[in-house]
Amino acid sequence: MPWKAVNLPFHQMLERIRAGDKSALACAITLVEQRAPERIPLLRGLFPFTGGAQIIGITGAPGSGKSTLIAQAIRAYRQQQKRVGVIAVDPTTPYSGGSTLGDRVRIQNGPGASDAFIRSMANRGRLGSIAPATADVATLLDASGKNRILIETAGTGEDELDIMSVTDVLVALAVPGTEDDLPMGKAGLMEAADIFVINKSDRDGVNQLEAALRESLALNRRPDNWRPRIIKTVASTGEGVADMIAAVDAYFQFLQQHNLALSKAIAKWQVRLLQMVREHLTELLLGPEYGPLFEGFAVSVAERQLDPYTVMERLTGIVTGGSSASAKTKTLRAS
Ligand SMILES: Nc1nc2c(ncn2[C@@H]2O[C@H](COP(=O)(O)OP(=O)(O)OP(=O)(O)O)[C@@H](O)[C@H]2O)c(=O)[nH]1
Ligand SMILES: [Mg+2]
Repeated sequence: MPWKAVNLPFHQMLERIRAGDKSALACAITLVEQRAPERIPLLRGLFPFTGGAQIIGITGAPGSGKSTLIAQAIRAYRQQQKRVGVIAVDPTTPYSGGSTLGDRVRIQNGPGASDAFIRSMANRGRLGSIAPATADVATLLDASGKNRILIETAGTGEDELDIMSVTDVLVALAVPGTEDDLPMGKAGLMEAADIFVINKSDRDGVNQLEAALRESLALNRRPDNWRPRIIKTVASTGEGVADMIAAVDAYFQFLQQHNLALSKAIAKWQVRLLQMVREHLTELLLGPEYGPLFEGFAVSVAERQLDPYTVMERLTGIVTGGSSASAKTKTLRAS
């Protein structure tokens, strides 16, 4: 199958992505964002070449300094010869052309910078959820040889909580002296974050915030016994960013030392598989093959000819049964 935008046969497309070819990668990301059916064979073919990247979620209130911190993290990782990919989910100001946020943050495209691949995800698509596409873009970046993948999200809304659950490590930003300085307002974030970053620690109120964070962390013991680190940064100058990166590495070492990597991966794949199945069923039910049948059932329930519970079971049986919608409809009518 030739891949339109790059005009390549399938196996060459795979090879190009694995080699980190930017235009092949961009083309694949577009397919993934559009939820095109061709994405599935592509992702399947690339899956064996993934698993080597740390997928790092960076979350925090709008304006807390996530993009600035990521720009600094790219520099720090580059010094370690790491290959970095960045995915910004629903950015208030999209990253573009290697720069982000206009004049506020600029990720320089100088020598050595060209290996950082930055992509904004703002297209929610037909089905509304951005989480599966984000996870798939991370898969593409992983297969292309990136070994540090940073996902920026403001953490608002259910989708974004879904995204957080598929990262390997979650970094939550808090800012001193702001109304929502503690990320506790967000459902479950105090429990979910593995590392807390007090950014803008050039401001007043750092000690109070740190004390409040410690107090609230002391209240919840994690099942894995990891003690979330609290790191102070000034993202605008880069201060503390090396500490943040070291804390991320320390977390991965901790998982290795305590044999927790596999159980974490299992938990992550449970969430991810559920997302994938949910999305696949939705695509089938709204797609050309099953769409009319689905609509017909909705009519039957609305007219109270069928109960919705029976319909739910039948629809699930039909779309998972493998045969075509028309054959299934016939069987159903005959029964
Ligand atoms: N004083 C100070 N300002 C900072 C620091 N880090 C970031 N800023 C500033 O805070 C503002 C917001 O930073 P961003 O990096 O855009 O924040 P963000 O969290 O990515 O924002 P959204 O993507 O809009 O949610 C910018 O003007 C930064 O220069 C810091 O450590 N200290
Ligand atoms: Mg930002």
